[in-house]
Amino acid sequence: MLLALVHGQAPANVQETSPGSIEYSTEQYISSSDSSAVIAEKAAKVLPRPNQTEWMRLERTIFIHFGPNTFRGVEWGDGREDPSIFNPTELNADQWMRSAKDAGAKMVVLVCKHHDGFNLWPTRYSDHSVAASPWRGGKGNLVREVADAAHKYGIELGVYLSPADLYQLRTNPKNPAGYYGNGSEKLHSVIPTDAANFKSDPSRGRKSAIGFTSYAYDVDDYNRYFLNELYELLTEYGPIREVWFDGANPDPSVKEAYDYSAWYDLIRKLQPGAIIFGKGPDARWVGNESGVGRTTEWSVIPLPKKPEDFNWPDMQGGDLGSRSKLTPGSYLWWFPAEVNEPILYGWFWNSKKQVRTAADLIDIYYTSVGRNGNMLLNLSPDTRGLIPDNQLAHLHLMAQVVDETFAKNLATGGQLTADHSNKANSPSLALDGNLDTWWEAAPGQKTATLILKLPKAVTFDVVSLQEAVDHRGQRIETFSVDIWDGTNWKTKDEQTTVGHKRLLRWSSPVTTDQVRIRITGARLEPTLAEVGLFKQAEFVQAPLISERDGNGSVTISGANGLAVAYTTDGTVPTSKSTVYTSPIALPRGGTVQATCLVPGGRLGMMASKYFAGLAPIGWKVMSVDSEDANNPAVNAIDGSPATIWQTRSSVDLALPHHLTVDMGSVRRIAGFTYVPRQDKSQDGIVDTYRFETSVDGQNWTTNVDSGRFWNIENNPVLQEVPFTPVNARYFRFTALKGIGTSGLASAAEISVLAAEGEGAR
Ligand code: FUL
Repeated sequence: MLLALVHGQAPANVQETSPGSIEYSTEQYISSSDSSAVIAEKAAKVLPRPNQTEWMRLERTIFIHFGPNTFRGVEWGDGREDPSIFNPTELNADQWMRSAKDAGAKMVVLVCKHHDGFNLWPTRYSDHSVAASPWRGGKGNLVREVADAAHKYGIELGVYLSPADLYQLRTNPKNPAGYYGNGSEKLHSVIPTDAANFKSDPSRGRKSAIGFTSYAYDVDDYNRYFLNELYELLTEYGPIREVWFDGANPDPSVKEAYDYSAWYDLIRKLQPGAIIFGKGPDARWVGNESGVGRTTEWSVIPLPKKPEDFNWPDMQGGDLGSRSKLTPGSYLWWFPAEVNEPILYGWFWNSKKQVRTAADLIDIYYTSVGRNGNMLLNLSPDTRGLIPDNQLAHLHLMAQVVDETFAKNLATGGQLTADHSNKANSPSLALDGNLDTWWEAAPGQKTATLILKLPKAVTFDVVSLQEAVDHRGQRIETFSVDIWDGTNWKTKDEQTTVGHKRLLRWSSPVTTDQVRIRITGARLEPTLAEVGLFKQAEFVQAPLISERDGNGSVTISGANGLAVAYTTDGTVPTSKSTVYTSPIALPRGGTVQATCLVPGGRLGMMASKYFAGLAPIGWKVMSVDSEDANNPAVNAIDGSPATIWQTRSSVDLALPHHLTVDMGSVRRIAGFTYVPRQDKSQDGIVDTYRFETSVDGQNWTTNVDSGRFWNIENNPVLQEVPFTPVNARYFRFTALKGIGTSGLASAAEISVLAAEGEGAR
C-alpha cells in the first residue's frame, strides 16, 4: 500500500526544504540551499522502483556465455566467423537450467548476441544467426530452448544483447550491407518492422506479437535493427527480468550513435518489470569482473544529470555514494550493484581455462550478495552444448555450503530489544523472516543499540543484516557488532553500509548468548528488516596444490593429513581417482584437480590449478631492452606468477619493449602464454603484442605480428595465444601497447605451448 503510494509521487522539486518535510520518492534533487541534514534526509528517502525490489531479492543469478566464440576458443569474435562453426552436438538447455536451479539461482541471463553479432535465435533481421548454422538443421532456436527450460525450473530469464555488433560493422567484408555506422538517415520506423521493407520503407510494420502492439521511432538502420531484435526477445519468450547492455566495444574505429532513449522506451513498454542493466538506469556494473563488491556499497547514487538525460557510464570509483559525494545539483537515484564474474577465467568455454573453485565461489558469494549486490555468476557450456562437470562440481559444492550455512537462523527464538523504537516498528519485526516488516528507530534518532538475547549460547561466524530498503531506503552509515563474553561486551566487527543485505563473515566462530548491534551513524532513523546469525557449513578444505617448481613438478598437501585423490586429465576427481603419493611431473603444463578423501566416502572441497605452457627448465633471458632492478626479466620465466618483469619506470618510458628467451634446446611449440601481473596494479599490462621465434637466435619468424589480449583490462588473467606449430629454441615477446599510457611493460610469466608430439623433457 505504502509502496504504491510513494511510487506514484512525482519527484521532489527544486524548492527550499527543511528537515522532516521531504516526501519519499524514487528520485530526489539536491539544491544549493539544502542543509547537510536535508541532503542526508533526501538520500535516505530515495526508494527502489518496483522492478528493483523484485530484482534485489533474486540475489544469486547465473549468466551464460555460449556462441561461435565457444567453438573458436576466443573471448571476443570478429563478426567474420562462418556460422557453420556453431554446431553443438549434445546441447541440452535443460541441463543448464537444472544446474542453475541446483545452484540456488533465481534468474539466468542468456547472452543472446555477443559482440560478434551472431544471434542465438532465428531473428528475422539478420542472416548471421543459428538459422545459418548446421545446429538442429538450421531450425534451432536457443533462446526458445533456454526460455522453455527456465520456465520448467521456475527460473526467471534475462537477455544480454550486445550493442557492439561486429557482424553489422560497416567495414566487415563479410557483410558489406552492415548497418552499424553506415551513416543511414533516421527514418520513421514502425517496430516491429516488416523485414522485407526494412530499409526501403520502415514505416511498414509487421504484425505485432500476440498480446503486444507496435511502436514508432525515428531511427537509423542499426538502431532499427536493434529495436527489432529487442522486440523479438521481449515479446516471444515470456516475462523478461533483465536486459543486459554491455558497454564494451571491440572495434571503436566505426562510430554508431546508440539511441538508448528509444531502446529504454521500448523495453519499458514491452517488459515494464525488466531491469535495464549496465548502460541503463536500473542496475550498475560493480566495476570489476572478479566478484568483489565494495565494503561501502550504496544503492543510492548521485547522478550529475536527470536520470532521463544521463548516459550511465561505468562507475569504478571506490566511493560512489557516501555523504561527500552528495553535492548540490545531484539527482539521487536507486542504482544497485550487480556483481558479475565468470566461473572460468574468461567468459566463453575453452578446454584450457581454469575453473574457480568452490571455495572461490563461496568467497564471491560473501563479497557480492554479502555486500549489497546481486551475484551474476557466468557458466560456460562447451562445444557439446553442455556445462562441463568441472564447472558443475564447484558450483554444486558452493551452493551446498551456502544453502547449509543459511538453512538455520540461530537468532530465531531470541529476543531482540532496542534502546528506542518507532511505535509501529518493534524490534521483534526484525526476527520474523519477513522483509516487508521492520524495526525502526524512534523519530529523530540516528543511532541505536539493539541487543539480541538468546535462550542459550549459540556458535556462529556469520551475521546477516538487512535494511528495510524497499520501504525506508538505505540509511545505515556505520555499525558495530559486539559479543557478550559473560562479563563484558567485546567489539567483534565495525563496518559501514548494510543495504538490502550485509553479511559479516568471521574467520573463527564465536559462542555467546548475547549479541549487540550498535548503529553508530545513519542518514535518518535506521531500520532493520531482518537480523540473522549463522554458522558456516563445515566442509573438508580443499587440498593445497603448489606452484610448479624449477623441475616442472607439482606437490599436493591434503587438509588434516587426509589422503588426496587427483586427476590431470581434466576430469573431476572421485574416490576412484589416483591417490597422491609423490610430486606430479607437469613439464608440458596441464590441470591438476584434487580433493581430500574423507572417511565414509564423502569428498571434500576440490582444488584445481592450471599450469600454462612448458615449465621453464633451464631457460635463460637472452636479452631484454629494459628491466627494473627490483623486477628483472628473469621473473617472467621463473615459474612464479607472484614475481614480475617490469621495464624501468624512470627512463625507457616508451613502448615497444621486448624480452628474448633461450629455452636451451629446440622445441616444437604451438603458441605462447602471458600471465599479467597479479598484484592488482595495472602498470605495464600488455594489450597489443608481437611474438617471434627462432631456431638459431639469428633468423626470426613472426608468429603473431600484432595481436591483442581482448578484455585484459577488465579481466587480467592468463592469456593463451595459439599459432601454427613451429620449431624454436628462442622466443621474443614484444609489448607494443599497454592498457594505460604509462609506457611500461610488465609480465608475471611468459611461456610457450607445447605442440602435439612435443616430448617431455
Ligand atoms: C564484457 C564483454 O566484453 C565480455 O566479453 C563479457 O560479455 C562480459 C560480461 O562483459 O564487457
